[in-house]
Amino acid sequence: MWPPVANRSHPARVSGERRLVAKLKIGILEIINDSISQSWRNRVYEAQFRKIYASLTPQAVSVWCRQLGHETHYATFYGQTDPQDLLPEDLDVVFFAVDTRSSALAYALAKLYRRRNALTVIGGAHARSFPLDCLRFFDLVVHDCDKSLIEKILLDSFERPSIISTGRMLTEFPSVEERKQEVATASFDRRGKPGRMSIVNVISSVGCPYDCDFCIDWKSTYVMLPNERLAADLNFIATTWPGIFVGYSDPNFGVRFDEVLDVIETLPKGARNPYVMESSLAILRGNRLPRLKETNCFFVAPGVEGWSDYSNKAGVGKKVGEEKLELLVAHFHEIHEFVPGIQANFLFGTEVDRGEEPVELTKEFIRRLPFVWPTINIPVPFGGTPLYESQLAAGRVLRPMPFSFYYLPYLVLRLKHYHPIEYYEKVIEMHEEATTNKMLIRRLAATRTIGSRTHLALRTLGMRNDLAALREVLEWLRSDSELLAFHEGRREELPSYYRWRYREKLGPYAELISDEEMQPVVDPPPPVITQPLVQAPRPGTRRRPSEPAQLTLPPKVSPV
Ligand code: B12
Ligand code: SF4
Repeated sequence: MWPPVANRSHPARVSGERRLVAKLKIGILEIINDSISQSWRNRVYEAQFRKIYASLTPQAVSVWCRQLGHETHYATFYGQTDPQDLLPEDLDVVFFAVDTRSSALAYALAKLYRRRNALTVIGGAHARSFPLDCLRFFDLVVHDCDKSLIEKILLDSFERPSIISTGRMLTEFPSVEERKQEVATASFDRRGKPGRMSIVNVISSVGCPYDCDFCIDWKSTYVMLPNERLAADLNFIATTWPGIFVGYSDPNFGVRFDEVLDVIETLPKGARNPYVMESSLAILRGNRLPRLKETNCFFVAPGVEGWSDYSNKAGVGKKVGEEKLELLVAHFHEIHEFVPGIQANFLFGTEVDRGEEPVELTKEFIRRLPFVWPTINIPVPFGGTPLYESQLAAGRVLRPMPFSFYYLPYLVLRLKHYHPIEYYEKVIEMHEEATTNKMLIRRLAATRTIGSRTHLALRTLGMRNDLAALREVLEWLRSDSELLAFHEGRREELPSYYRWRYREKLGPYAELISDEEMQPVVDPPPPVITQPLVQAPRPGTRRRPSEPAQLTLPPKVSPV
């Protein structure tokens, strides 16, 4: 019966009408890996590096459900075990938080929980990017949410299946103190104790003033969240978990730099936790840099992106190519005087990249700045971005590619200026430059702290795994004519290589997804519902049209 009505029910008011809603058993699962780790080496790496990718909103959803009087079970899946073992079996509602890479696993799990009669809800980056695709597997697909939208979901106020949203950015998050239980589950060890790598997420702003065409925040408005909340969160962390890393989930930290840093500086100097953040280079300059050191900034990850574009947010005006390189080298040296850990994000294969130049400039950057960790990204057309729209319009999106391949080492576009084989050779060349033993020794010598050295050594190992994966795809491209024809745009059907890979990644869950379901829905998404329908569930309306017969739920009786 949905929503279940039980003796332990609590009253809820919807649209002036009084309903009795039981205490629900709710699962919140954040999926941050696409498969179960198969080797102990992977398990160690995932536990150190992937686990820390847990995000803020699923924790907020868990807190809200608890505050609304329900029994909540929150977990993150980063490859450690069978994801089904992380939550109880008999859940009434399961919220999935998913990025696009992990979407196939989320789809398979959604099918399982539907069989068990749970309401399935997906939110997070994938739901924002590809809501229509999600709609095939979930009852509700959430774009933007807040506590009241979650409450309405629990009151069964929406038709199923639906794409729903508050229609505005979330600005009211539970405090860290309220999220304490979720923070321990996501970031601490089994005994609930913080480890050396544990990170507690906080947020000081949402939205971003820049408009990078590959980012889902390209048209959002920057909003600074209340200073008092950040101050209270930082104070709570400093007193409860001194020394632990604080991770800012801001899309672009410090757009109102002085205001945010003023808040951090309200804590006494010795009490400030080390922190990590993503920020534009344009923000990180001049007399702001000493303040980063003063406030205990440990790691910063600005985007360089390309050598012929994105110069605005890199703070180099209209400079491109060699000139941009020289300015960046000087700028990164300056930052390194004040911040021990630095990452530079590159994007290779954009519309304006062509020939050897971007490769040579990136390699030169790597050689000249051994203390900077380079991430070299493949262009990925996430839905909801101008990149997606333009590549779709130009016919360059490999439409049959399941969305779970939207990450390195997989190429899901036909690039304007590079043949696929040439492209892989060049990406590999840059990864090789970054991961040689000689480079590792130079990196270790160029960094100051033991923490930064350990970090760089582990990331070198991680990047060597990426390199192996890139080389594997290149080998297949060279030897498999079907695969090459697909990437050259001469063949429409998904090659057997990707079918095999898809099933291999799903492992024991592979049988839940048919060949037909592997095919993604690539069309632009329909409008989202921003107003809840607020209606009593109608008896007999519980069938999900896209589900095979054995998975349909029995009709339910309205509890109103
Ligand atoms: C902070 C951040 C990180 C951090 C923290 C990770 C995290 N998951 O938050 C770090 C640095 C670790 C990171 C890593 C990566 N990231 Co990142 N990251 C972001 C960033 C900048 C902000 C996310 C954020 O917290 N925003 C603030 C919150 C409040 O907003 P929100 O996430 O949009 O959430 C709203 C809704 O989506 C919804 N919602 C969100 N979660 C849930 C869950 C439920 C259950 C419900 C109902 C609703 C819901 O409600 C919220 C309020 O309305 C976004 C870009 C952006 N500007 O949004 C990219 C972004 C999420 N990252 C992205 C990527 C690709 C990555 C990496 C794969 C990059 C890489 N190459 O390694 C990795 C791996 C991520 C992973 N999950 O494994 C992509 C994801 C695209 C996609 N469709 O999958 C994004 C969107 C950037 C982009 N290209 O546009 N990232
Ligand atoms: S600066 Fe960062 S958050 Fe802002 S639009 Fe560009 S990639 Fe997105």
